[in-house]
Amino acid sequence: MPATDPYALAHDAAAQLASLTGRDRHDVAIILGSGWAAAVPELGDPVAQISTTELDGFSAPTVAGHAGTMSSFDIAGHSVLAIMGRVHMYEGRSEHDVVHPVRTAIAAGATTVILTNAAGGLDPTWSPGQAVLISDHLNLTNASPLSGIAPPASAGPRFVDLTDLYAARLREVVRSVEPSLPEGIYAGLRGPHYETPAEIMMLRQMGASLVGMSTVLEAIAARHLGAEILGLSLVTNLAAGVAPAPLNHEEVLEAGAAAAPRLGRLLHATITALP
Ligand code: 8IG
Repeated sequence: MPATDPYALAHDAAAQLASLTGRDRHDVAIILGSGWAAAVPELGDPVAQISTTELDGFSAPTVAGHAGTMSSFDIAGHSVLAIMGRVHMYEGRSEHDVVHPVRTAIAAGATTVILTNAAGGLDPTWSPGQAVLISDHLNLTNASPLSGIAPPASAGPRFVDLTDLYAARLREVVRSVEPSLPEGIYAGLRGPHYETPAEIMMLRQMGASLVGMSTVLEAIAARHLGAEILGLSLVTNLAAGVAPAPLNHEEVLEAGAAAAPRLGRLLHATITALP
C-alpha cells in the first residue's frame, strides 16, 4: 500500500526512482511544462528513462502535451532528472498531488529545481516563443501545498519564508549564457479557463507579466524542502485582450514545439554553468 503521508510517499517514490534508474541520487530536477517536451532531446542521451506511473503517487496525466516520463541525464558532472507529466489542480488533483514530482525529486537529492511552463504574456512587446525568467510569483490558486498534514521534522516549518523564492543567483547563471532574457512576475491561477480581458487588466495592475496554471505550488513546496528554484516561462500566447485573437490550446502546443529546441539548449547551457 502506498503511503498516505505525502512526504513519506515522496520518499518511497524517490527510493523506487533510484532502484529503477540505477542512480542513487539526482542533484538537478527539471519539471517540463506543456510544450517543453521537445526540449528534452537537446539535453543529450538519457542514462535511464522510466514511466512516472512506475513510482508511488504518480497517476497518468490527462492533458495533451503532458506525457508521464522521467529521464535521467549526465550534464557537466550533474545528474539531472527531467520530469514530464505535470498534473494540475484543474484536473481535480490535490495540491499534494501537484507537488509530488518536486517532492520526489528533492527526496532523490535535488538541490536545484528548474520549473518550466508555458504561459500567457501580459507584456505587449513580447511575441509567442519568448522565453522569460520568473522573478517572483502571485499565488492566486487559493491553495498551498503546506496546508493539511503537518510536515515531518526533517522538513522545514510550514510557515516558510518566500523572499527570493526564484533565486536571483540562478537567474544570473541563466543570464550568463543568455544575457537578453527578460524577467517577469508569474501569476498562477487555477484555470482551466483562460482569463477575461478585465482579469488580465487586473493582473497587469497587480504587477504580473506572465499568467499560467502551474509552477507556484511547486515553487512553494520546493522552497519548503530547501531547494533553490529557477523558473522559466515560454510565452506561447499573448493573454486575453493583449492580442487581437482568442486563445486556443493547439496554438500553445505549436508555439512550444517551435521554440523548445532552443530552450533545451538554454537548459543544457545553464546546467553546464551551474557550480
Ligand atoms: I500557455 O493566457 C498559457 N497558459 N491562465 N492564461 C492562463 N494560463 C495560460 C495562458 C493564459 N496561456
